[in-house]
Amino acid sequence: MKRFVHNPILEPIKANSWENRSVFNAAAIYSDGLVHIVYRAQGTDMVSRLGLATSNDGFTIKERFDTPIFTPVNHAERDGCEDPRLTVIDDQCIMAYTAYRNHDFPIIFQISLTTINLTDFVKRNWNWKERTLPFPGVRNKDAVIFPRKVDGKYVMFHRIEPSICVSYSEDLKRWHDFKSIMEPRDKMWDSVKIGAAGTPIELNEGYLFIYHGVDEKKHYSLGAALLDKSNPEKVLYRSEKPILTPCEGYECVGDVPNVVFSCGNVQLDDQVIVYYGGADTVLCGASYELNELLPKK
Ligand code: BMA
Repeated sequence: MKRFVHNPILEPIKANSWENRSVFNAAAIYSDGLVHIVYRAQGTDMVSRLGLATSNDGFTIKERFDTPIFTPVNHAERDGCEDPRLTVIDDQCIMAYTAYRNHDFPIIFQISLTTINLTDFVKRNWNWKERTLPFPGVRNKDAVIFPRKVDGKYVMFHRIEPSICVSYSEDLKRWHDFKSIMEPRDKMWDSVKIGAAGTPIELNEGYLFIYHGVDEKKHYSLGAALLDKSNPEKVLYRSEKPILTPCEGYECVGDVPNVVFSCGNVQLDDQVIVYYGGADTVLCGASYELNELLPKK
């Protein structure tokens, strides 16, 4: 992938106590001529909250808000709302994130879901609806809702270590038919554990699904998979090599070294733009021409 020339695109702001330590892993949606970037931020209290920045062209930040748009409200997430992933279906914007609490033993992280009306989101009316726990008490993260219902059901990818799993729901509350669909691959860049990056993107050939993989050295890289158009459980292709692996200073040095970690991507014309956290400290971007990304016929 081509890294943005001006990486990192977001850095901590010292004057804002909620985001003065790190700003990273971000969701992204394109609506009303704007890319809306919802990023994870940590301040001195180490609690993760979500902030918002926008861009017209995907590359340059146009606006950044001084206050968080989403903060912890319940016991399950008292130490943070982490790693948001956004999916728009009809006029509903669905957010999956990791609810984190570290005050109990063992440390518990689990996935949580909420929704907001797309019009409210775009108008900055933060009317987030009920927050639900699809699998209460299960150590689970990297959840993302597939951008289309399949046979009338919502589809969610999520990660129970070390694999990417799928589950289905009629109402976004009760989830069933849980199974693993992608496993780590021995001795490769994704040999230890894997998880979703951003929301899959629909192409003629199938769904482009970018995911992260961790290797034996604990390096986090990004790779691409292609999912069958009518059956998102069917993986047609998986990249042998990563499409992005940590090598720049802002990816190798920071709170957690050697990490590129993505929760969001958008398609703008023939380009896929991927937003990713560098070393759990700053937010960066990289892009790909679609015809370069797809396997040659
Ligand atoms: C994962 C998540 C991410 C983080 C990554 C690297 O397990 O917690 O938020 O970016 O580890 O530290």
